[in-house]
Amino acid sequence: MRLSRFFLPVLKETPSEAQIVSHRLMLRGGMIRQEAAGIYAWLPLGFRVLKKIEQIVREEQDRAGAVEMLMPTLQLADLWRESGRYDGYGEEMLRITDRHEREMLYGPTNEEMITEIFRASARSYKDLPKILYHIQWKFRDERRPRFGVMRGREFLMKDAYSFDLDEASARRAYNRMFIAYLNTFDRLGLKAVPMRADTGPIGGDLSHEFIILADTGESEVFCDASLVDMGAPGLDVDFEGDLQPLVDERTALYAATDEMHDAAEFQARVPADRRLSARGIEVGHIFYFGTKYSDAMNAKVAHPDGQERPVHMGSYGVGVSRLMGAIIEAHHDENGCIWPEAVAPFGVGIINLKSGDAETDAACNHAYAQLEATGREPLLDDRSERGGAKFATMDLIGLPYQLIVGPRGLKEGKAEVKVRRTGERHELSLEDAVSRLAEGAFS
Ligand code: 5CA
Repeated sequence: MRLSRFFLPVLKETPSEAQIVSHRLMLRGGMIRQEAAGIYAWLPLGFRVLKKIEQIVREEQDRAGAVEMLMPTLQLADLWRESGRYDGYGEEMLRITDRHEREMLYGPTNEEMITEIFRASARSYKDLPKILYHIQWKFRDERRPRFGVMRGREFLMKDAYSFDLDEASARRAYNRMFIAYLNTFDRLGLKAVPMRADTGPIGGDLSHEFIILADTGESEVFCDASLVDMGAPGLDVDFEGDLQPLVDERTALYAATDEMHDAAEFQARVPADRRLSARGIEVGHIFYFGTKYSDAMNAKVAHPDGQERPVHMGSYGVGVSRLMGAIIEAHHDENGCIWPEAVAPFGVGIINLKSGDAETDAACNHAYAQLEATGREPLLDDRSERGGAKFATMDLIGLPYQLIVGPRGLKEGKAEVKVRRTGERHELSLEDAVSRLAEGAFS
């Protein structure tokens, strides 16, 4: 992509309404624009990151055996009357009526709808187990939308739903999602800690939140510090095998959100030097709620003994749009974002220090074509701005590598590569710079 053609409305001033760094950087870096309280347009740069996050979430759901689909954003109120949640859900639910005066709502979550879809076709134990998911916009009329995409009113969520014959089998589904989540957040460059959590309006008795530690987080959390550096299980995990030991290893140590925290237990179980009380960002939340919805909505299957019984269910959410904020909270410096390579909107930023100079333009175009051909997704700053402004923009938007090309360097046959994360600079010939960037030699 050429910056002259792209749409990157960066802001010079720091927007005063933004209280946390990720919100500030997303606004300043031309990634999002607020259209109403808690409702954002995803501008081209932000949208590229969002799509990459979404794709990683998708790949790990697929790997764990979940099956993708897409449910609508609008739902019938009657469906929610069946589960009994329509009246109880409260003011967070955006309720609307259509031209026939039919009551509808803009979905905050999809337990009811997926249960309705499942019960329409599932008949027997042979139809189980199943995990279905979709990645779809949700609406919650939050009382205090804030911190940009962290607590939005319209936000992108991955929500999966599992259907099993009994509790033991449902726990295996729960474990699959538990492990898939750890791998997902690891691929996104985040250290997520699973914590015992309250089930709130979703219900059920087994639940974990996945928390990224950050001072700007909205949740107060307590855990054994050794959980923070425990690595992810890895992409070679056998999802058909027994995942319980991997889950046990991570749930054996104390970790709880504020609502579930027990100070006495914390003191008793965690040695003083490992007692971590901190703030965190909830990026995922998983629930096992048994037959709560299948009972109310009559979603039954025949067991091998011929008896029909309600299916056991769980639901598993990832805050896809919130993750973008969480990644910035974890990866930035005073000059801007520092994207992990896996989600960077572009792989390499090429800075043309003298746009309009024939030789520099030709060198940049050559580098651009080669990096494009090798799939490095270059962004070429070909605008007629000063070098200083180009450096500042490139740092702000945080691409992992910068290739700096100017007439003075070219005279000596040189270009410069800057590694955004470390600030390291390498001076080398343009050909070497391009081929080393193409093969990922600076990672
Ligand atoms: N149905 C269940 C799981 S599928 C559910 O809705 N769970 S949830 O309420 O915990 O939401 C799942 C995830 O969505 C949360 O962990 C959080 O990362 C994200 N999320 C929730 N509310 C918001 C919001 N207002 N803005 C941005 N992300 C949100």
